[in-house]
Amino acid sequence: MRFTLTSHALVGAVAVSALTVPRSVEKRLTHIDLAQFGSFPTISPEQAHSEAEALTAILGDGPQFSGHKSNTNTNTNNKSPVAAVDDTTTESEAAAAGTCDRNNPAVRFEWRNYSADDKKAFVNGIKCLMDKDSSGSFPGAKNRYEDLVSVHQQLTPTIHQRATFLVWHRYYVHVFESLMREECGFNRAFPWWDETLDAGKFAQSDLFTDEHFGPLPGKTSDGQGTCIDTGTFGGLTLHVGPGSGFTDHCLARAVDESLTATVSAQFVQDCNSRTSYDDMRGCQELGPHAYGHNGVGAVMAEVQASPGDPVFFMHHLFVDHSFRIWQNGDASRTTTINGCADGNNPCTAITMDTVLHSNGLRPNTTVGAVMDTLGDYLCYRYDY
Ligand SMILES: [Cu+2]
Repeated sequence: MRFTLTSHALVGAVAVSALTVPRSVEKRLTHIDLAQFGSFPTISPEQAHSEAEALTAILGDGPQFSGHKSNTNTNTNNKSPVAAVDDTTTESEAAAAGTCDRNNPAVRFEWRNYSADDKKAFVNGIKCLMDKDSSGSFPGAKNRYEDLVSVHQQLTPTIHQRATFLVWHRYYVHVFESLMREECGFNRAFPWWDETLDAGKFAQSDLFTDEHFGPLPGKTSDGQGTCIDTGTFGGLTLHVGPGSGFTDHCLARAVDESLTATVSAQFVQDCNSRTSYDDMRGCQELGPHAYGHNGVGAVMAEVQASPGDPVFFMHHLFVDHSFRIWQNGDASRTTTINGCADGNNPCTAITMDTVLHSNGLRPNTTVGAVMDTLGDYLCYRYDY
């Protein structure tokens, strides 16, 4: 495409600048250098698989916690369509408090099970946040949606590649949800995205159409990303990022379907076969989570400011779903956690009392409050 346009210009034998291109060429897509975005670190699916097999050889199939007698009847099937609600054996403190009706929580519907009307309302809710003023308290943010992006950018060192990753991002998605509901009047069920069904063909998903999150162009032959110029988010300027900076840039994407192809049910399961929270977390973070980010490319491939692409939240709803499915494998997985809460040496161990915060965007909470999605702080399940 770019080559063709250049040839035309040369044939025309005129100096081509942005100001002199003929009208027919004017609408050409704007490309953007991907080097500024970097990428998320990864482990290979093969490594996750061989480690899962080694674990199975040692431990046998299925969750391997001992000393939880009440769990023995709950471990039967974490692939069932009702797996996300099949966790009723242990009452959490929150559920005991009675504020979440565990039989009637909010349901997050997979995008394919979400109505056309709800899809439109969801996208419009995000657009509404982008059209609202920033509170002014978040570096670089020029609108309310960017307040969220800025929080992620600023907290990046404390929320990635450590035990906080899954719990903090669960809280972050909840913060996003509360902004949508409280400030943009969004009053529908939330969606999630089963990326494993779109592995290797993300660009064909109905998510990536003008009605929804806009197109997902491929990485160009010379390795560049493409600015999204159509749909609800077409022509968007991002002010937070890339990286830790604040440089105006477009909402760009650059799909690499060889990377999205690795976001398979097998990869998710291989990670979820790990019985230690922090082992599972590391595998998910550097595995399906990282490949989804890098696969969509450009803004999404950038660790700090990737929420600048609104599809970030669909991706993290998927990551949270995988976490919840792992938790369904054993009742103790909503009440215990392990790993490092910081980067100190030796590190501070994460506990149920570790505080999760959003730089004041929404009230702080604790790890313990978000561990059970059917507690009192959170009250949702996934439709499967
Ligand atoms: Cu993140």
